Amino acid sequence: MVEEQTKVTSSHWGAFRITASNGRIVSTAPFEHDLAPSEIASAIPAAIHHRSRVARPSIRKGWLENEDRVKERRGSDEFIELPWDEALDIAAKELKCVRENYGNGAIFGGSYGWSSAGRFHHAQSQVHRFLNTIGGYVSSFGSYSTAAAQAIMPHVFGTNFLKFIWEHQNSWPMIAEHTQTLVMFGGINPKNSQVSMGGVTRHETASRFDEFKQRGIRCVNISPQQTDAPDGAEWLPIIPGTDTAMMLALAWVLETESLLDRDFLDRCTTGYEHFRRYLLGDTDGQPKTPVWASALCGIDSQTIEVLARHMAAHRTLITVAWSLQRAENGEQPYWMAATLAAMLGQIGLPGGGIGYGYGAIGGLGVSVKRLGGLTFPQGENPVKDFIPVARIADMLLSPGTSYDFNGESRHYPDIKLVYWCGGNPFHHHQDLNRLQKAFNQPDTIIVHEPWWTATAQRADIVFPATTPYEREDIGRAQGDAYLFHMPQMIPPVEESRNDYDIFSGLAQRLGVSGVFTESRDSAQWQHYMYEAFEREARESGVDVPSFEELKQSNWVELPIAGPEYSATPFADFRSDPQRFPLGTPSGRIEIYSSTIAGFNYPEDPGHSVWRPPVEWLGSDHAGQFPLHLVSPQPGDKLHSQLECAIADRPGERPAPLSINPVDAACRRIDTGALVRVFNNRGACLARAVLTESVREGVVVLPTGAWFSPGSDTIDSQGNPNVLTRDRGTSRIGQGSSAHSTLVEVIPFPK
Ligand SMILES: Nc1nc2c(c(=O)[nH]1)N[C@H]1C(S)=C(S)[C@@H](COP(=O)(O)OP(=O)(O)OC[C@H]3O[C@@H](n4cnc5c(=O)[nH]c(N)nc54)[C@H](O)[C@@H]3O)O[C@H]1N2
Ligand SMILES: Nc1nc2c(c(=O)[nH]1)N[C@H]1C(S)=C(S)[C@@H](COP(=O)(O)OP(=O)(O)OC[C@H]3O[C@@H](n4cnc5c(=O)[nH]c(N)nc54)[C@H](O)[C@@H]3O)O[C@H]1N2
Ligand SMILES: [Mo]
Repeated sequence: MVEEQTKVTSSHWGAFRITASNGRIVSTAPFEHDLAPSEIASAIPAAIHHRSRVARPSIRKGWLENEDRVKERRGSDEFIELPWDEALDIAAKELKCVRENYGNGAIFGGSYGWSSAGRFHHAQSQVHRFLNTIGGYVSSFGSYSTAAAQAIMPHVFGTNFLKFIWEHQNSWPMIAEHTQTLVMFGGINPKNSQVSMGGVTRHETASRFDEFKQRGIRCVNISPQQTDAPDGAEWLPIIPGTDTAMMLALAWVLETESLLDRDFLDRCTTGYEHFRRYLLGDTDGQPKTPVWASALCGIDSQTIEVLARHMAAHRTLITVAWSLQRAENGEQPYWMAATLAAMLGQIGLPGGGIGYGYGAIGGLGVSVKRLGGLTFPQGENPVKDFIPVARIADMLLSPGTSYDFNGESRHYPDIKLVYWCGGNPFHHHQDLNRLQKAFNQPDTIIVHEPWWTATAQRADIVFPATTPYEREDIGRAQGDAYLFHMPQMIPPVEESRNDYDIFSGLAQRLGVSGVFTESRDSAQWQHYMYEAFEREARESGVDVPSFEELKQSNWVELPIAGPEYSATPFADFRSDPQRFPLGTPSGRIEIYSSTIAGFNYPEDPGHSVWRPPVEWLGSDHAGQFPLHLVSPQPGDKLHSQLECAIADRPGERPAPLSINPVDAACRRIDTGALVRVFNNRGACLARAVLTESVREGVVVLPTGAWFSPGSDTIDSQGNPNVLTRDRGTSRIGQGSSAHSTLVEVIPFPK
């Protein structure tokens, strides 16, 4: 390895320059093509060499030495470091034992998480391929990001949700040219656009909004936080969890003032009449008027009326943040927004209609030709059992119990071994004190991690994994025109190994080495994957460099970006719905879904409805816990990643809690004060930040602090997931409902 070198590498938060010297990462700097480089990379040098790296394979003492494995000691037990060979032998023996005694249906390998960018060392592909070669595993459906959307949108538009967002939404250039009014539920926040799965190079969201401003596009931010949209947007500070009610009232105005597009409804949708009866109150006695909605959502009725008329009179694009569906009944605002867009009749017109998650990640809205390839093959999973991704604690706590999911009645499997590689459930899951109990259930938990996260601390066998700077890889993402060679910058830190090599070691011990590796090492796999990509790209007319050329140049911009790659979404369908039907049973947009009505869930009549969540500012619980907690993504990092470096920075922890000055004053809380945030599920510390950009009654605590319960069970770092509720969004999606949480805040100590 050369003494000092600087290269460009890629990450989920974009490309950056990275410098290594004498085996250490010493600095990072922006990549010159990036319009708005992310600051996240600045934490890398400190994090890579942090004392919290896992140095050697480690096995929990109680698991190794006690027959009953003293599972309740997980999280407080000691670890014993072992040489690689011994630790791999022990893990292989345990896997074999579980398979023989209980079968592969007792292994949970969902292993949700973002891990690191890089196409070959993609941790989930690695663990899934490995588990597939040894007979399979119980998997998980959907993501923490969009589980409710992934369940509901196929019923409404007949399309897989991820396909919808990448292929059936207006691009930024089309919005700039045609949209007159942008109505953003949950805002569009450039802070979140820093990040995309696999990377986003140019970070253009903020500059797009500058263009919208110049063009005079009216931007309306309907969100509990003003900062959820760039400066210049109008702010309607909605009460969290009530968007469906406000959308219904907008729909009521369209219906009662005959502002809807009947021709579009007749030709391109089904079931409007069912929905209309509910809208007007014929089925439940409650017309969904602006006055009705105003009492729920906190936006005055006049504003709703005027906005509805304006939306009908202009080319309007409705956008919905993913956060709205990470809440109880999160399916409903997604369905209702589609219904509202259908009533406006602009779906299929340039710059009109509906879009989900423009601000959630970068890359969405970018006009780029789709290119496949560059995936590490996972093989086939012989085990067909799965859980909805966010039902992990329910599964571990209640094996055999039945539950409903998207029309099916299912049972939770009895899991003996949990395998996690590339995710941090003690970051991403809700009600972490409950998850702690759930993690005490299985016999064995195996984790691959670079750092001693709260999840690694609660495992039995921990294998130290490399980070992207300790191995070679290829970087490429959807919605991005760049391609990167990600060079190895430093040798593996301590005794860490690549996930691939760890799995190869286990596969060899289990007699399936040939099946797992196909006799390729990491470098040979990368060549193999790249060659497939190269062939596919050339076949679709895109000239890409050879792998050797890419290595030489470090990165290339592919000729796949430009307005010619965006088409008006649903234009064909709109022009001729018979000839270009959607994938729904009716071939049209389903405002009423007989499939969902057929689930016989009494709460779901087959069209979108307003249903109050258990926890929101209008519920009885608000008497005891009068503040609604939203826990959005952190601006300065990706989830819990690189947290060790951030937490070392002076004044950064506990995490900041934004609170309106009115709510702070009556609690005698000043800016900078230490506060205790709590409810019946848990408590954490936080630092108060007083700001009028958060609506009254709402507090905001970003995710990302490492779960650190003290002896008094108060989380000292400010992790909101000690407070969030661990219930599915509804029986349809069973997604995470993190945003439906009530809390109280008091000065600390008290
Ligand atoms: N309250 C609340 N909770 C939420 C959310 C919310 O809005 N509110 N949002 C949810 C959402 S949308 C998401 S996506 C989840 C995110 O949850 P996760 O994706 O689980 O969070 P990360 O911190 O990205 O976890 C990735 C882990 O992989 C490790 N890792 C990185 N590279 C590698 C590698 O090469 N190999 C291995 N073995 N490990 C590696 C990292 O150190 C890190 O611990 O959180 C969810 N949780
Ligand atoms: N910097 C950074 N960017 C990220 C990530 C990260 O960790 N760091 N994570 C990435 C991932 S995995 C994901 S899934 C996306 C998530 O993208 P989103 O789901 O869009 O992000 P959030 O930050 O959870 O929420 C956005 C805003 O929604 C508002 N909100 C919350 N509840 C409601 C509600 O009921 N109604 C309305 N109208 N608004 C509400 C909150 O004020 C919040 O600031 O972000 C991605 N981008
Ligand atoms: Mo996410």
